[in-house]
Amino acid sequence: MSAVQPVSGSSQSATSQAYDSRAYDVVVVGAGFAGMYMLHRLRGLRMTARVFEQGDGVGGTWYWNRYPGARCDVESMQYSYSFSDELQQEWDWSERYAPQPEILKYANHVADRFNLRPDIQFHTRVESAVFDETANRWSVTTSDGKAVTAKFVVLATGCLSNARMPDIKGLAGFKGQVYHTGNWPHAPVDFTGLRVGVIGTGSSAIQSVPVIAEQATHLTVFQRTANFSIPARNAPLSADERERFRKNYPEIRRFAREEARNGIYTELPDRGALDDGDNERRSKYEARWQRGGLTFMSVYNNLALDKAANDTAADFVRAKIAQIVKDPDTARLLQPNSHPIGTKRICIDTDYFATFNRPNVTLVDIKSNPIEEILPHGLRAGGKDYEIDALVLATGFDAMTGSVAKIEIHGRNGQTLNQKWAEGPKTYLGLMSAGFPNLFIITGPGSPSVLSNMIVSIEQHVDWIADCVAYMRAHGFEAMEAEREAEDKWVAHVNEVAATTLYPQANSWYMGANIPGKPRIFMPYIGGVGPYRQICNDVAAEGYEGFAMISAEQPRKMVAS
Ligand code: NA7
Repeated sequence: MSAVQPVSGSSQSATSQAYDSRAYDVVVVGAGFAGMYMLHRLRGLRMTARVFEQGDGVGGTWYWNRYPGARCDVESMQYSYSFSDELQQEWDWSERYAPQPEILKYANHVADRFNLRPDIQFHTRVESAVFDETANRWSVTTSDGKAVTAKFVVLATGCLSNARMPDIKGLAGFKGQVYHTGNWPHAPVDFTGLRVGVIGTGSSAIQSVPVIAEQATHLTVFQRTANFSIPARNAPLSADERERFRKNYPEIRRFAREEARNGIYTELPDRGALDDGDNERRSKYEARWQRGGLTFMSVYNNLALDKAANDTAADFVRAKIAQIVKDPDTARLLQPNSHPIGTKRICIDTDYFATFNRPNVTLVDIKSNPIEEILPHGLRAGGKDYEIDALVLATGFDAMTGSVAKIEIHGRNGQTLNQKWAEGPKTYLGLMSAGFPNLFIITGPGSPSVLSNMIVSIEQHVDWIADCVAYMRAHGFEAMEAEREAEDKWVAHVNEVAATTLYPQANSWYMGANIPGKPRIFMPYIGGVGPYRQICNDVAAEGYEGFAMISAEQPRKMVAS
């Protein structure tokens, strides 16, 4: 596709069997939902692409997160690709929220259906990417000791794929098995006959605790921060329900992209929580509680903005917890009080709170009684020892930036992305970072990403990037780079919008608050997927306003550094 390309994919078949050059138009890092669709679009543009994937299979987060009870928290009919009508018409989701094995099966189906595997190199980590300013090409080294070059690099590394091991004294000396929910073994794990400890009470714990409790002799849950959770009301999907979706997909997908703030098709609220009286409000919350799922937060339009409004929803959920959990002390501990509802990602569950009524389940408050150390056969917290045979770390991820930070990325003047992001990620539109030409990030910090139905945001970014590289090819541009000024303005805008909401009040992974020493910055863009898409489209329509385009004749249009 370019003058500097030793081998161009433009006149060749776009499968790896057709060429064996180590020079590509595009290197894609990661074969999750983002990387797979990116490859598919690049094939359509007849560009040569190589996808490097650390795992032995496709699926990204759904490849790694195999813990018991793992499911998506967005309904499957919506948490699925929309780019191929045949695909969305032919795939049968079995349940309202598909379990992880089914989502992984879907990912594999997509890989086979679109014959993606020949261009994916599995079991290979990208170690570094270094930009050659003379050639306008990236040199990419991989864990197999090899190197390739590419005009573009696309980071499809995922927002929640860098499992975080907590730094707890004695962990290495624990004699039983230790599992991390984000990096679960492929072989089934059976906790029958074991005393199990779970550290963490985020979404992964909330999904896995009820399942582990069914097997374990005893389960001790170590909770630092209580979390809000809404019943999932998961159930099998009937053929009729699937059909209703399939018939209405054009409108459902349009709405999710353009109108829903979070990329999920549901009713949009037209009033605030304080506009209704107590009874009316309670009955609306009750109806959503009975319906189940993430849309609980869409009852009113000001729950993320107004603390008094938010308190009404939080109080409702706290009252539900008190009703479900029989022991009042345990119920009180499970009631979240340290953050407004929704400012940490709200969880959805199947019988999470009721699980604490089981005689074999204990909740330990490690906020008041912090973990002191892990012992060879247990855990000491608040001066008390808990005997444990197996330990489950449901301690989350170095979210949004963790997987990018693991790659040594050198842009202009040898600057690394980690140096540039030392005080927090800086991007223009969450898509590119100034000083790193031709390096795209899918659902990067500064874009709606984790605040949305990820597949909606992934498809939007992939389409934007594909259109952008096609535009560059058509106009003979060699490189493209975010301009510093546009980036600064965008970063300021992302922060300004976040500051109008209650989100920054929580110590969430959105803020980087779960990683000691990580800069405290609200990373995703909270302006909504519809407005954000419009901004990205407008930027493209204006000839990629805010991005410097560099042509072959003008090899270094300088971007202020
Ligand atoms: P989360 O939501 O980050 O939850 C991690 C949990 O682990 C949370 O309760 C943390 O408490 C707790 N944690 C983390 N480190 C420690 C240490 N060192 N000691 C005790 N407790 C700790 O991760 P998940 O995997 O559950 O979910 C991630 C996302 O995946 C989720 O939001 C969905 O989008 C899907 P804290 O709250 O920090 O006090």
